[in-house]
Amino acid sequence: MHKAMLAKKLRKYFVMGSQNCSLDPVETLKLAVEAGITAFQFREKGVGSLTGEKKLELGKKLREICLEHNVLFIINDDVDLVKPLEADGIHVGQEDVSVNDLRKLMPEKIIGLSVSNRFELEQSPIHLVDYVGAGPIFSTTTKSDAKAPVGIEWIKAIRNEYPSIPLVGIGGINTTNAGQVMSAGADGVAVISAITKAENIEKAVKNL
Ligand code: 3NM
Repeated sequence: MHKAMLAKKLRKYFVMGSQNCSLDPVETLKLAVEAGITAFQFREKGVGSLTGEKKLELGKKLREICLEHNVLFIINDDVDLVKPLEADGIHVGQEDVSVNDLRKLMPEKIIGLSVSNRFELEQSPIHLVDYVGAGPIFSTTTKSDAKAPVGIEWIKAIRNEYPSIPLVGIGGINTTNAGQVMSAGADGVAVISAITKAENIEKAVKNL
């Protein structure tokens, strides 16, 4: 996918696994998709998350919803799920499988990489990734091992160095502060709790 097109598709990027949901995850994704999310990341990870066959089964249902609505479907970290779910791509963190290996394994897939600080940025093969996730921008309680918040300055810094790379902010982003992240130069916002914990998912997605 062309960079500009990908940047557009990452505008409202919903990240979620069953462990994040109080409603049924399938219902949650349906509501979010109908309200206008543009991308989805299946992130079945952490306390209470599904594994093995159950993870695959849920993934299939979520993938189907995205397919029906032309929403980008990205898998978090789990290389083995990319093929069976026919995912559009994979998102990895600094401690996950290396981008170099991934790019060899799946030359055509979208690869997203989390980058939290200058050291990580300098160590990463940014030329091999399709988009960068920067964060945590604000403090978050959703990810137990999240690093210290980096603020919108980090978006500005990456944008300054990589003027055209598709870039999303993540971590503590909600309907109130999403605008700041976009103004700093992000192409999109990646959120979990702003949607999964919303009283009204439709409203939350629209307000984002
Ligand atoms: N990654 P919420 S922060 C999954 O900094 C994730 O890389 C982060 O959840 C990073 O939108 C985060 O509820 C959690 O704050 C985002």
